[in-house]
Amino acid sequence: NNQKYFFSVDLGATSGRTIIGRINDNKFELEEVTRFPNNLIVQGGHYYWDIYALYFEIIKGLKEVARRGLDIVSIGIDTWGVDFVMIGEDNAILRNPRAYRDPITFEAMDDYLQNVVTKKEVYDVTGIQFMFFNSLFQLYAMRKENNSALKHAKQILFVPDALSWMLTGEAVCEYTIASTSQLLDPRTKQLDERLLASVGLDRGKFGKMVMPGTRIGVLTDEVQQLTGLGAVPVIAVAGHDTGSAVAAVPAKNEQFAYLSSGTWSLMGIETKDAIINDLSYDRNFTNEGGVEGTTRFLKNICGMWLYERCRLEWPDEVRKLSHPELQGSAMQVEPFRSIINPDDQLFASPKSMIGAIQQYCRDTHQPVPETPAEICRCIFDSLALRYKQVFQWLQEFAPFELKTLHVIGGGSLNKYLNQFTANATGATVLAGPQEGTAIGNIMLQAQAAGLVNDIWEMRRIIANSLDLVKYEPTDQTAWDEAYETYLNITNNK
Ligand code: LFR
Repeated sequence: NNQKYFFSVDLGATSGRTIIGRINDNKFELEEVTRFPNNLIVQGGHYYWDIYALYFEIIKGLKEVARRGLDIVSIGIDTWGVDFVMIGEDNAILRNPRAYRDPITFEAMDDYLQNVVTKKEVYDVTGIQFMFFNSLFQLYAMRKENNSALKHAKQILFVPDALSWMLTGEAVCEYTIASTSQLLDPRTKQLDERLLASVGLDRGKFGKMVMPGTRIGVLTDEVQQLTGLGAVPVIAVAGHDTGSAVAAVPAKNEQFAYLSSGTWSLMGIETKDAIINDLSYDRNFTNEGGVEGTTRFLKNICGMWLYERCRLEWPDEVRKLSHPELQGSAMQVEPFRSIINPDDQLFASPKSMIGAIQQYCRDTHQPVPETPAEICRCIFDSLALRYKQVFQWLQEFAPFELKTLHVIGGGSLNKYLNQFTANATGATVLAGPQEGTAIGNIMLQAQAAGLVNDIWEMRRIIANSLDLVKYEPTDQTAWDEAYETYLNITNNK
């Protein structure tokens, strides 16, 4: 089996990659094949993803492994959550899918919850945190605008399932990605008929519900010709990137907390059953579907999005700095000078992120950060303080003491933020793997191929293959004081 690879496609809101991996002697090896931007496209007042460009990039990655003569056991695709593709009667895609930051849904959530189904009822059924862009509210907004694609949709597929359909011709509704829609009941593990009906849909519009590890189909003749590969199977992994990432947390037992750090920072625990009660409702925690029937009990925190968007606005001489250089420059300026609530609505989809951060500081009577170093410092200080708040909330739910926090994903490379996170939360931070999502994706394929038995074996192999970087808390008094300031500025929201 040694020369056989699993091919993973991992698409995030800012970039995508194709990665091959294999398992050898209880260790895994990874190799990045291609990396490409995922462009947020703005046109006619709406935000879109280019689904054809993403498909094209997958084909390119597959072509490359075919060219190298690598033996591919299977393919798995994971992406960000909530967004979906609509397919018409003629089996063609009905225009590019909306991107979840499309301002069209800014008001739709409140409108829906006031006029269609109450907030409490939606939460009781789904256990999903309220975010304005959840598929439920996107669909509602589309109905209201008389969206022609939705009107003519024969089928609705979440993004990873849509890409798998483009490769195989088979339509499924993978459980972990479906759970992000706020249309799924974690108890029945099915889409909820009443919520579907509230946006004029029925179960028939969606593919067959499948669990991670299910074989979807094999590459179509068309894709075989395009790539030069044979009839390689496509596996439904945890189609939701966070689901694949959490499966790859190199924890030793159930008692761990994680922070999956990328465009978003997802902080939570893994539980057996969904936690749906008044407190989880008040704190707006989510229960996303995981592998092997687990639940990802977590909260979304605005993460590197703040940094990534600012970076796009800075001039070339700043953008050409490496991440460690730019992040390091932030360590040269005064700490805690300006603090923001990363989850303020102001930062969800601003025209200018720098402008939004400055606006927030002005409105809260704080010094206004100007230089890239000052702005980065403001972002990293504030993120760590927000992490502390969410970590404390998480502790109220966790049936065990939170002592270590596993930071995984691209953001785990930010050593300054890792140290801040340890300082702020008081927990030991274990950083890595950086490519958690792709590793989880590959491990789930390996499981489908019978190479590993369960999630704990996956985690053992991952831990065995990596050197985690450890950060112990320091400087805690300063962080406790800063936290008081943070609570005042943000009104403890
Ligand atoms: C992370 C992520 C989050 C989801 C957000 C939007 O990439 O998948 O889990 O809440 O993107 O879909």
